[in-house]
Amino acid sequence: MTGLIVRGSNNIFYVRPDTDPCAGNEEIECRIKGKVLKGVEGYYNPLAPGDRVHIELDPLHPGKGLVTELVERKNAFTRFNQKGMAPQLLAANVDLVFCLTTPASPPFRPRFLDRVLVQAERSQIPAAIVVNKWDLHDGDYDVDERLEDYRRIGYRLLTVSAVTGAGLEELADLIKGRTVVLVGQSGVGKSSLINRLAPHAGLKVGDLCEKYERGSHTTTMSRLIELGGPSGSGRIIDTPGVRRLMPDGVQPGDLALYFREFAPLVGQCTYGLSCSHRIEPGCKVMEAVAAGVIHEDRYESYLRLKEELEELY
Ligand SMILES: Nc1nc2c(ncn2[C@@H]2O[C@H](COP(=O)(O)OP(=O)(O)O)[C@@H](O)[C@H]2O)c(=O)[nH]1
Ligand SMILES: [Mg+2]
Ligand SMILES: [Zn+2]
Repeated sequence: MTGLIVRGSNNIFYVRPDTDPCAGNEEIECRIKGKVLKGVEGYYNPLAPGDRVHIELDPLHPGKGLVTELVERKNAFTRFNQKGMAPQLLAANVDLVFCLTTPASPPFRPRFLDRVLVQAERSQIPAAIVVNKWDLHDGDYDVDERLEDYRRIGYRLLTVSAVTGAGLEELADLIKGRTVVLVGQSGVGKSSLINRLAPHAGLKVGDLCEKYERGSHTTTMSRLIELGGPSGSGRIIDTPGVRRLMPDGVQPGDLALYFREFAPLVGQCTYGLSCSHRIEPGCKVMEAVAAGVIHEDRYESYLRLKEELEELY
């Protein structure tokens, strides 16, 4: 029988079967048969929410079973786990990435946002920027100006509030019929938003437990929540414990390709594809920054991330 991975940790995965044997909303607790699964080599964790798997039920233990096979995934949203020095799966078979951010409390963090966007571009998964806590937005010019630039370079941007409910209809519309992964730093309101969209989820809000999860690498797995009800369906994958995101599979020399407004300029510099876009004369990227076609702040993100990637490789 087949099913969907909804959460897990420490090699125990919870699978929602496609055909429910007990006609409830049951999740089967599964281990991997034979410890190693084909097709998941090289990853820090073998499975992520959104993965589809074949399972075998344990005849002696109701509610338990074994994962026997992974159904080939369409894509994966990953990050580079620096502790494990391996790519870590955050979600699989994703249609859309929501990069969740705030105008204040915690402060707007374009560096983090840009890393998530780079990862989405690398994974070839469409991304939208969701600015939560819009009720706290006090017309800060810098935030508005930065957000407007993301729109200008072609990202869909939604402003919402999990407290007032503003913008949530548009958000739910985007999720309808899709699997969406929610990525954002601790405290931006991931759990609050999911609770508004799926009251049955009952996620803890502003909980200290995330602080404990930071130190441990075993409890950092995401969780899939099904949005049912009259407003339509869809799935959200919550990703806890992503404090810093180091993109996976991005060579420093290729980084500019994943900044979408830089990408058309790649290869056009005097030094061609070997241009680092840092000091070279005749660099089209630097010219675009000087001309205001590339936002200085995006360029700053590029420089910092490039430096970190160079240390990594
Ligand atoms: N003012 C305001 N506070 C919010 C909003 N969404 C969440 N919060 C608060 O922000 C804190 C962190 O929320 P939580 O959902 O736990 O964030 P998470 O760490 O991303 O899951 C809690 O105290 C929430 O009540 C919002 O839209 N507006
Ligand atoms: Mg949370
Ligand atoms: Zn250049």
